Amino acid sequence: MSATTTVTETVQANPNLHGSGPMRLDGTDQHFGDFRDQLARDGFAVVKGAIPREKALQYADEMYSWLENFKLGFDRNDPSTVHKDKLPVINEKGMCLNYGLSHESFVWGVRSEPGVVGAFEKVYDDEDLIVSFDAVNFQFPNRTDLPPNKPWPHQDQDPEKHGFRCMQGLVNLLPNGPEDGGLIVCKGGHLVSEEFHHALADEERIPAWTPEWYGFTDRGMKWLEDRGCKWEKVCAEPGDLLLWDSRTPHYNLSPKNNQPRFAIYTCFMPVADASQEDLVRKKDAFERRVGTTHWPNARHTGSNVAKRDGQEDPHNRDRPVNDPKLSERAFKLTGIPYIKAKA
Ligand SMILES: O=C(O)CCC(=O)C(=O)O
Ligand SMILES: [Fe+2]
Repeated sequence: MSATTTVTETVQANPNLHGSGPMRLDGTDQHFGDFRDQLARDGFAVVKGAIPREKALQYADEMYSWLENFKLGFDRNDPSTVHKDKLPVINEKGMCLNYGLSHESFVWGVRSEPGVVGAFEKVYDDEDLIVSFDAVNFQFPNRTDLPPNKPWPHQDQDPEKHGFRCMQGLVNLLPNGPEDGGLIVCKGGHLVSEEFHHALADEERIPAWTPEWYGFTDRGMKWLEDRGCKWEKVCAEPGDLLLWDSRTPHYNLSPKNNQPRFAIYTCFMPVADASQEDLVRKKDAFERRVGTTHWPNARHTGSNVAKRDGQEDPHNRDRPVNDPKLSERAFKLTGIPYIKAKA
């Protein structure tokens, strides 16, 4: 099938795929002629140029300005100012979770870019999607002011619920080579996930604050290795969209050279997979401008209260600096238009 074959033609040609709802990544005889083939096979893929490079670099510029505008002393041109006292609270994994950041105009800009939304429409063969109000990642090199970012291999999916359920994504905004930090994945790990959880059902659990998370122990990592699974650092250019099946084991690495890593997480799912209660909770999260996890159904909602050294950060804010002005398409992604009026 050629690369120009449409999703609809593929669905008609392949009775194993359904016309709406998630495509079945576990299917054996799929061929799309695009990034979906790699997603099904390897559990991850890079959608090149989901955002044009120049636009991605503009978003990165806005991210730098957002950090500088706290006026705590961070200056993008002076590496000596990369220090937690001069920045909003960002953890050793690079996550910034508070301050209304999940709803800043530039974050909504990235998550509603046509190339980003369009990739997820293809993944799910569905245009009725909702998006996570996710975190933003700022990873700077040479940090000695934060604890080390030790490996944290995990799946963002309940180990008791098998099969493909959610596609995770992030938009990479700066050049990101092998030494520049960022996403590392266990290639093909999604396909052995169910077998893994049966084989290691008795394994001790690393504490998780949500059932939709599973951390791999040393024994779990050894099982993956013995099964022949290899870990691969995913490299990307500014504007590339990284996608991975939430069963695929993964974590992130800190930069080893002098190049920072900036990313905005963008996870989508069909609105049909969310309940009305989920959508009402999601509406509330949107109105309060708080975040969610990667899961767009908003089972867990966040807070805008960052803690600095155990105390509420005096620089906290509960609304974005630039409140988003959502297009009709972007507003649908909040899930709000899909809430049914009570009779
Ligand atoms: O930053 C990344 O590349 C991955 C982050 C991640 O796995 C997570 O937040 O669950
Ligand atoms: Fe994750």
